[in-house]
Parts: sequence; C-alpha cells; structure tokens
Amino acid sequence: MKLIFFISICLSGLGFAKSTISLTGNGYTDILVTVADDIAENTQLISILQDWLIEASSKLYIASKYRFFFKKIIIRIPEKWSNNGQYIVTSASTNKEGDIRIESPKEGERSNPHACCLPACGVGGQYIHFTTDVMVKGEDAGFGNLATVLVHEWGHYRWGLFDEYPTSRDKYTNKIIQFYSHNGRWEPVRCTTEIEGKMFNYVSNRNCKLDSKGKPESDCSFAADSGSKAIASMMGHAYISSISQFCDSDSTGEKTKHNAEAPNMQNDKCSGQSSWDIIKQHNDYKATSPGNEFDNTRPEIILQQTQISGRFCLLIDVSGSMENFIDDAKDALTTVIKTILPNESYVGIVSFNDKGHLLKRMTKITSESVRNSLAYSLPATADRGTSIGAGLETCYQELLTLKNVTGSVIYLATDGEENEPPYTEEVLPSLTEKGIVIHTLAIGSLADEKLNDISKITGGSSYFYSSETVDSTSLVDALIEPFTESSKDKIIRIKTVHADISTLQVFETNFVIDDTIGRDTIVQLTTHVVRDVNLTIQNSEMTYTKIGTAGDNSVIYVKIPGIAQIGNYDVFLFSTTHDISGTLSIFSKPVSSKQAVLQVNVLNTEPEIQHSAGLLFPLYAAVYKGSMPVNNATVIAVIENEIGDSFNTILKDNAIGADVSLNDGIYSCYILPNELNANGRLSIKVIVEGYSAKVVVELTNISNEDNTYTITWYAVGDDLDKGNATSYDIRYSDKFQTLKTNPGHQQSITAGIIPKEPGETESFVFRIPNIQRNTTYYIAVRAVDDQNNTGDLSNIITVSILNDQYWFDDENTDGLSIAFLVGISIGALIIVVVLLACIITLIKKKKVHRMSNYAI
Ligand SMILES: *[C@@H]1O[C@H](CO)[C@@H](O)[C@H](O)[C@H]1NC(C)=O
Ligand SMILES: *[C@@H]1O[C@H](CO)[C@@H](O)[C@H](O)[C@H]1NC(C)=O
Ligand SMILES: *[C@@H]1O[C@H](CO)[C@@H](O)[C@H](O)[C@H]1NC(C)=O
Ligand SMILES: *[C@@H]1O[C@H](CO)[C@@H](O)[C@H](O)[C@H]1NC(C)=O
Ligand SMILES: *[C@@H]1O[C@H](CO)[C@@H](O)[C@H](O)[C@H]1NC(C)=O
Ligand SMILES: *[C@@H]1O[C@H](CO)[C@@H](O)[C@H](O)[C@H]1NC(C)=O
Ligand SMILES: *[C@@H]1O[C@H](CO)[C@@H](O)[C@H](O)[C@H]1NC(C)=O
Ligand SMILES: [Ca+2]
Repeated sequence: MKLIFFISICLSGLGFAKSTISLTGNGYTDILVTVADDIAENTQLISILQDWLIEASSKLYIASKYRFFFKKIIIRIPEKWSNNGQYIVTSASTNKEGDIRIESPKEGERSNPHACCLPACGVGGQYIHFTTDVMVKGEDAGFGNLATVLVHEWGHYRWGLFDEYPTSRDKYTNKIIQFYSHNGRWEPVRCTTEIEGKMFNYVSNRNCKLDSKGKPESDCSFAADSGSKAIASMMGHAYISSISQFCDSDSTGEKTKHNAEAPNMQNDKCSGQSSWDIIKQHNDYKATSPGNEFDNTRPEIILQQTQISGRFCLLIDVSGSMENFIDDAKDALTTVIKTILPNESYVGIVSFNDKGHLLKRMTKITSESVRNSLAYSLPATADRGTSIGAGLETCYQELLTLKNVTGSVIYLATDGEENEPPYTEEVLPSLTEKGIVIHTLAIGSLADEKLNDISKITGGSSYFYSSETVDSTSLVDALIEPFTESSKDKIIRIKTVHADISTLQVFETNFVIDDTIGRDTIVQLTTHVVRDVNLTIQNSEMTYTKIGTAGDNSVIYVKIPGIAQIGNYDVFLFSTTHDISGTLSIFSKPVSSKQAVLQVNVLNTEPEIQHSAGLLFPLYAAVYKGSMPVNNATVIAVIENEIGDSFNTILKDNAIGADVSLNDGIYSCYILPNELNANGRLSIKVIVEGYSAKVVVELTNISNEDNTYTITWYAVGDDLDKGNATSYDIRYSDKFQTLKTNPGHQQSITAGIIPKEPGETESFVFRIPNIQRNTTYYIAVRAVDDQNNTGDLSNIITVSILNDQYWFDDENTDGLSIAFLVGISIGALIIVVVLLACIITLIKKKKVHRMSNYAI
C-alpha cells in the first residue's frame, strides 16, 4: 500500500523564505529577482536586468526543447531608490530574499555567478547569485553570454544539475581533475567531446608535455576554443557562444551526446546520468508537455518596491471543533501580537465559523496599548460549522480598506474541513489577483488538506501542528514563524523549548549570544496563566527579572536593553503559586544589517512523499553564514507526526549516506520508513547547535631519544570556522582534577604555535620541562579566539614514565633519554601513554542555538 505523506516542514526566522515559483503551462511564474538594498540607485541596471531575463527566457526555452521559459518575473527594487510611479508599491509583509539575487561584490564572499547550496542530484539549490559588476560588464566579465550563464545556474537551482566542466578534485593531490584516460589517450573533461580547444600549460603558456608516468604534466589544462561549434552542454562550457543544449544520454547524434566517462561533478553526483536525464525525472518535466517552437517566451516583468509597512490579517477558525484548541491558539497569537509583529504594521483580526466575523479592524501598531487591545480582541469561544471562504472574504474586504494591498498577508489557522459556502475556490482568485499571500496552519489531522495548496498558490507557507505531541513547541513555532520571516529587520529565533514544571520547581535553560547577534534580545514565556511567574535571565554581570501579574495575558517577557553582551545566559523560570506548562522562546536580531548571521534553510522540494517499504526520504539543511558554509555544527531535525509521535534525527555533513559532499555546509540524513509510521502530515523543525569546532587531541609520536612527544589535532576556526584560531593554549599538570577544573592556572607549553586553517592537521612537538619519574602528566589543549575567549578543554591525554628501579642506573641519568634507551634495549622500562576516553568537547564557548523550520 502506498501512503502519502504531506510534509510541512516548519520553518525558520532566518530570513529565508521558500521560493514561490510555480509552473503555469510551460512558464515559470513568480520568480523573484532582488536587487540588494545597499546597491546605489542605477536605473540602467534595471534595464540590463530586464533584457537579460528576456534573453535568458528564450535560451531556456530552446535548451529545454521548448518545454520551459520564464513567464512572470518580479524584480524588487531597493527601498531607497526614487519611485516616480514606475515601480509598484508593495507592503513589507512578505520580505523574501529572492530566487535570483543581484548583490554588490563583498570582500571574502564569492563573486562569480553561482547557485548556492546544492544538496544532491535532482534537488535544487537555494538561490542564484550575480554581482552588479558582472551584470554591468556583461560579456566582458569573462563568463560568456550572461543569459546562457543564467540558464546554466537555473539548471543548478531548479533541477539540481551539477557542473560538467572540470571542478572535481583529485582525492590525493586536491587538484582539479582536467583530464582522463580514454582508449589510451588523455581526454579533457568536457561534455560533449565535440568541444574543441587546446591543451596548454598555464604556467609556462606552452604546449603540455606528458610527465614520467605518461600523464599530462600537473599544470596542464584544456582551454576550450571560444569559436568551437559545439552545442552542448549548458552545464559544461557555457561560455562558448554556440552552446545551447543540455547533454543527453539518449541522444542519437554526437552533438548533444552525454560523456559519462568524464570525471566531473555531474557524473560524480548523478551516477553518470546526463543533465537531460535528470531534468526528465523532475516534477516540472512530468507536469508539462513540450510547447511550440515559435511560442512567445517573453516574460512579464513586474518592478516592485517595498515601501510601506506590513499588513496582516489574523484569521482564526472558531467552528465547534476548535473548542479544544482555541485557548492554546489564543495564547500563541497573543505572543505574536505582543512581541513579534513589527511596529508600524497594520493588523486586523477575523474569526470564522459558518460566517466571517470582523473582530478588529486593520489597526496600526503604534504603542503597547494598541498591541494589548488587539490581543484582547482574539476570539475565546468556538461553535457551529466551517466556511473558510467566508473567513478569507472578510479578511480580504478588510485589507482592501487600506490602499496598496499587494503583498498583504492573511494567516489562516484551522482544524477543520470546510463544510459551508462560500468555499475557498470561489474567493481565492480575487485574492491572488491582488497579490495577497496566505500562510496556513493545519491544526490536527482533520484539518483541510487543501491548506497546502492555498499557501502554495498564493506564495505562502503551510505549517502543521499535530496537537497530539506531548511537550511540543510547534504551535508557537508555527504561529510566530512567518512573522519573523516577514520582518524587514531580521528576527533570529535562538531557541524554543517546552517548559513543564510544578509549583516552586525551577525550570532552567540557557542560550548564547555571539558577536553577530544581540540587538532586541527577548526571552518570553507563552502559557495560560502568567501571574506569579518569575522569569529571570542572567549572565556573569547582569540579571533581568519579570514577575507576571494578574494583568498580563498569555505571555510574559524579559528584554535585554540595547545590544546584549556576548556570552552565555542562563534562564530561570518558576512560579510560587501554580504549575507551569508553556513554551519558552528566545529571539534576537543581528547587531547590524550588514552582519552575516548564521542561517539554516531546509532545501527539500517534495511537498509530499510516497510511502513504501523501501522509502528513504532525504532531508537537507544548508547551514551558512553569508555565502560561507558552516562546518562542525550539530544539526538535529525534530519530527512530529499526526498521531503525536515525535522523533529526532541527526543531519551530518560527512559525505556518507544522504550527504553528498563533505563539509559543504549541507547537512543531510534519511528519514526511514519506520520513522514515518503514520499516514499524514509531518512537522519538521531543524535545530542547529554548537556549530563551533571541537579539538580532539591525539598523541601520535613519542621519541625515545630526546623525550619529545607529538600531539596532533584538527585545527579549529576562530569564528564559525572562518579564519584561523588566534592561538592554542596547551596546558599540563600532574594533577588530573586541577587541569580539568582550572586549566588557566596550570603550566603552559604553547611556544610558537601558529594556528592553521580550520580542518588542517595541527601537530605540536613538546617536551615536559623537568619531567619527573614516576609521575603522570596530564595534557590538554584549548583554542583561543581573537577576543581572547578560550574554548572548552579538549580531551586530556596523559604521559608518564615509570621506571623500574631494578634496571635503572641512577648514576647515568643524564636526562631521561637514558632511561628511554635502557627501556628500549632491555624492555623493562615502560612508557605508559594513555589516551583517556575521548571526551569530545566543543572548543568554543560560543555555542549557538538556531533553528529552521519551513513549509514546502
Ligand atoms: C517597537 O518600538 C518600541 C519602542 O521603540 C520597542 O521597544 C519595541 O521593541 C518595538 N517592537 C518591535 C516588535 O519591534
Ligand atoms: C500606495 O502607497 C503610496 C505611498 O507609499 C502612495 O503614494 C500610492 O498612491 C499608493 N497606491 C495606491 C494605489 O493607493
Ligand atoms: C526571581 O528569580 C530569581 C532567580 O531565581 C531570583 O534571584 C529573584 O530573587 C526572584 N525574584 C522574585 C521577586 O522572586
Ligand atoms: C617522531 O619524532 C622524532 C623526533 O622528533 C622524529 O625524528 C621522527 O621522525 C618522528 N616520527 C614521525 C612518524 O613523525
Ligand atoms: C591560516 O593558516 C594558513 C596556513 O595553514 C595560512 O596560509 C593562512 O594565511 C592563515 N590565514 C590567516 C587569515 O591568517
Ligand atoms: C617509583 O615507583 C616505584 C614503584 O612503582 C617505587 O619503588 C620507587 O620508589 C619510585 N621512585 C620514585 C623516585 O618515586
Ligand atoms: C588574554 O588572556 C590572557 C590570560 O587569560 C592574558 O594574559 C592576556 O593579556 C589577554 N590578552 C588580551 C589581548 O586581552
Ligand atoms: Ca554535505
């Protein structure tokens, strides 16, 4: 039997919004192109972009054998540019980051056109990046025709294709593999073999020679002839102007014949299958049939500018079945209203059963008292039937009372199936036409399965809350998520955790502020009764407390004023009068808008999966800071199903199993059939913690001659594995406990060590000065960063020299080397080297919790 699973992956406030691209006929619609806010006003750039997209659309149509083109594209113009009516004004309610991002080149970030974050063959990436410089230079930027380059990036981004030009590296030399041997000849890596060019040594600029092993010498490379007449492949040498097709293994002609032998990424990751083979397996392909060669492929391009604050309509089901959920929903929505919705935004509240009820008109948030009055308008009782359409219609009419409706958001929470007219089909067209986005929350397994589609059609996200899972935070997560995402001023969710304690018991948790975040940090508890609750946050210097009063309603919070100090914070929670069961959530914002913060994004594209015994459902999360992958993070997916089961699974970046590439910042795992043990929707939350690296030391060489020891470990980074550590602090002591508890006060043997790049092997040779016999020495390592923060202590290794009195010649103790020599010669002197149980420790104190959940 095949069961269908609707996966709603809960999401993350980390700025990433799922792409809203859909296919209408053969055309991709709602492709969002964003021009970064720091780019200076340049209307020329906008016309360059328009021409580029129009040209790319026609090239895409040809390359896809008349199957796909760009039908509707939105270009979002920076907020500060002047608008003389040429840009449509939209509200900030949906602040997505863009499928194609035009950014200014930045120091230390990749500046070549690329598609970020490709998890696996056939699974698309996160976004396409072009810099303004490249766009302005056009072909002179050196990448060939930029419209062709965009088709190439689209291949990565949409269909999960990989490069066919040489990018694979040799395992041993780490050099890019340029050639492979075929029928006794050295062939350049290319698809197709029709691509002409010459081999030359790029150091000497002369013809290549073969080395003594008969291989092309190491600096030899292949330069494709720009005048080559080859037509494939898009994923290969796209800078050749004649390239117009993808490689295809079915091809009868040589012109597009896939070269499965070439050691390139496409063959590596896709088991030798051609680009076109992979496209044919994609849902986009299955959903279309080829169009006509002469069809118009010119996209409609809409220029938009976000100039006005957010507009939100909260739409809550109050039909009879909601009786059990209405209190919890009210608590969670109160939190959204009181602490999450941005200042200056407009909020309206509507409930629905068999009719829509306007509870609060669109109201501008200008003060805390406005927030309170909105919260008091939330519905508290539930009865009668369900007409989702009636609710949507009421929200729609209310949103229309404000001008500039485009980009407004309706958040619909419901537990039921619609059973009264008007039905959603009747009202949706007018909403989509106005560009209103609908996020949906399905509460419980009976909630309408149409919700996913409603979100998808309107470009919103869909969430699922099972209501059965004990200790779940997913209701609060799901209700808060889209509002953090829509904030122009990025809100970072540091942690959400369920707190369940009895009277006078203290609930404790902690969180870390690193150097990238700390502005507007808030810790809040969402629960029914907040009176008499003591919520306290503490770091080494400050304590902030809030005691709930009878006047507080569903939520209490503590804010750290200004920018929170970097470091660890403890959170304490208790009540002197009653038990507490609630959700504690912690948010902060980047220190500055330029700051690259840690981001987590779930990259799967399947909205539903077919269940079968052999099912392996892969889950991918990209953990990045700016354009740089983050290594050594602990990434956990928390998965809840409809019947209340919950399980955790760990995602790894280790190139094993579901994970395709080592240390590329994409963490992967398979969810197994026995874990998906119920038919229906799932809620998946991805948590990233402790992304800092760990030092594990190993004693690798003991020299008997001169009493030296060598320890090795993998170098860790200074900050998120970016940049070398500043130094290593190596300490030893003859007392295990004192080294462990107070390493800073022990003897140091750090002389002259210059940290290498993260991941490289560090090796340190040392002697213990004045080493004593019959003594055990304990040694451990910590990394030190540029702020002089020391990391946690590594595992502790021990060195001791036991001498056997009987064999030891006291008169000849010219240092210990003699003892060693004796030991070797007669075998009675024992060097004891113990590697204590490998206590894996995190090297940096800056452990950070971030999470990502997102709906597909
Ligand atoms: C709204 O503005 C007030 C006062 O400036 C500030 O304290 C508060 O944090 C803001 N709220 C949000 C959600 O941005
Ligand atoms: C949208 O808002 C802007 C102000 O931001 C205003 O100038 C414009 O007239 C509005 N458009 C419509 C159609 O109301
Ligand atoms: C609240 O809890 C903190 C930490 O446990 C404690 O130091 C403080 O005295 C408490 N405040 C009140 C008013 O109970
Ligand atoms: C071990 O250390 C000794 C002395 O420092 C050195 O001569 C020897 O090459 C080292 N062996 C290895 C495998 O590094
Ligand atoms: C980090 O160490 C490597 C050697 O492993 C060195 O080449 C590089 O310049 C160092 N980076 C910095 C930023 O110091
Ligand atoms: C070293 O240990 C042995 C037995 O383990 C003992 O007989 C001897 O006295 C010790 N020597 C010193 C210098 O402590
Ligand atoms: C770093 O800390 C060490 C000891 O913990 C101290 O001696 C040193 O002066 C500090 N350096 C800086 C730059 O703060
Ligand atoms: Ca990986």
